[in-house]
Amino acid sequence: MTSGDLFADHPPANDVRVAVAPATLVLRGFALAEAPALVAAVENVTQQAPFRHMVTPGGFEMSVALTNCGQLGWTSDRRGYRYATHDPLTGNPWPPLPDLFLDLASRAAAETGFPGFVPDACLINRYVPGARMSLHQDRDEQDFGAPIVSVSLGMPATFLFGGHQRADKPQRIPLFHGDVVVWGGPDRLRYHGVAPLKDAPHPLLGSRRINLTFRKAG
Ligand code: MD3
Ligand code: FE
Repeated sequence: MTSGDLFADHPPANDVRVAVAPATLVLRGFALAEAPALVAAVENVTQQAPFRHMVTPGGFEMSVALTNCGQLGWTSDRRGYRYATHDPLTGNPWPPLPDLFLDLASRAAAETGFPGFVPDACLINRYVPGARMSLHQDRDEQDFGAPIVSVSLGMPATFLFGGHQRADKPQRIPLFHGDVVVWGGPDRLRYHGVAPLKDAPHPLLGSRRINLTFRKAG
């Protein structure tokens, strides 16, 4: 069976854990019960630190809008990618990580063999139909020993999970509302991205997908 057969093109049963690589686990529906509270917390963050489209060092505007909460927030501009303590848009510190976020991220990490994960950064990505993220590595963090925890909310997306070379053909992994993925160890520096989003309005979020990415950046 190929991984494509494992993930049919519809939401799978919840409370299923799937290993897609040695240190990458999909926890189907792990955040489903908390999803409305997570969305409310995102709305609270975005009242203080609005979603915005950042520009890459190459001068391209990202199709994904983003914001952050936590001690450190990921930013991009013509000068490069970096983590910053303050929001460049408002000049204020990023809003704090809600306890609900911290608790969810550390429970998901502990479930998958990474006890004691305390993120200091939460990147919040917002996708609308057609938005995508091209293949890249996450390597702006200090400690690649810490895992990354990602939470998908709203419309489904096809996650592209590549190898250690940009040219490695990526696996296509559908991610649904409430899914949590934990990536660590040997998979931490794999190339990854998100295919252009299809429009399939979601009851809670309409034509949007929100992804929370928890990291230990500092
Ligand atoms: C796999 N975001 O913001 S999160 C990103 O759905 C990003 O918005 C995607 O990639 C999104 O940088 C995916 C999941 C993710 C994050 C880091 C990884 C997957 C990863 C690092 C290594 C391998
Ligand atoms: Fe990434």
